Amino acid sequence: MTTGKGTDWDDKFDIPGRVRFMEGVGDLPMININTEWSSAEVYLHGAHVTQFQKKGEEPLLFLSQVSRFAEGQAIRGGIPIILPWFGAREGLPMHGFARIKNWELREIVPSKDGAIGLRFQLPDSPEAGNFPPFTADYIVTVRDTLSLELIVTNKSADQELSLEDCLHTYFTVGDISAVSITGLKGVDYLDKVENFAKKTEAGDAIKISSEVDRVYMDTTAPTEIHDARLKRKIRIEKEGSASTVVWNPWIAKAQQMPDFGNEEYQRMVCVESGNVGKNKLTIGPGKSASLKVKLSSTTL
Ligand code: TA6
Repeated sequence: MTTGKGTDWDDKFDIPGRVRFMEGVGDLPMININTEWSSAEVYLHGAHVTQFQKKGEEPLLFLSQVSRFAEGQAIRGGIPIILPWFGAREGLPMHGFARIKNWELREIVPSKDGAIGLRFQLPDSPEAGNFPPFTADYIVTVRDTLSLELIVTNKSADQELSLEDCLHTYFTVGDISAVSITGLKGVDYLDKVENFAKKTEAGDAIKISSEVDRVYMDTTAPTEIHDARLKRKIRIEKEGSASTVVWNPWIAKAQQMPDFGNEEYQRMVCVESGNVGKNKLTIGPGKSASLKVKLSSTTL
């Protein structure tokens, strides 16, 4: 089997029964992780976590049944890594290039408590040439929770590095009409459905009954997805993130996305943690910025 670099994976990474290297969908290299509490899957393509599921629970992450798994294409669902920009840029890939690059697996760290940690690194690329030199490391830790850390380091000796980052997480819900999202009351947001109109979240809980695409700004608070259908509460805790994005494409947008089923909007919601727009990062020479997200779930 070969990775994006064309080299064979060494068995040294294999941990029988816990870490397994496979050819995933589209024959893309994928790492299957099993712990006593959960299972997970991560593709080298985009260092993309496509699956996390606690034993006895519904999958935590949503993955479209018609997602593409191909070089140069973003996987639809799971946790896309958005870097070094969020949103559209003329003539450039939507949401940056990190999610469509083959990341390199640098390290696997089994913990004494049975958790499995994996560290990936974004290889250099021509597209990165438009930025001061930087490295990006991504640490995924699987236990009864799923923890992610994206560390961007400015390798320049004298230039500031300005960029956006976001973990664009897709969550599985039982029925979007039976979901409420808490933690954003009183937070200002840009409403992308109304041409980025600036608003303030008035409600204790956000309910979704049409397309929602909101960038909440200057918020470091945890959020929760209350799912009455699956009788589950998902908690999203974050550090090093000042923006939270909430997105559901609803019917029309779902129909416009070839890699997303027309009805799949009913079974997903994105609650994304990052630093976008006015919250974009400026990292000094030789400095690093860490974006941490911890996902957990409990039954209601
Ligand atoms: O985070 C919400 C959003 O910016 C939406 O506007 C929509 O574009 C979504 O991301 C998905 O983007 P993608 O490029 O993955 O189709």
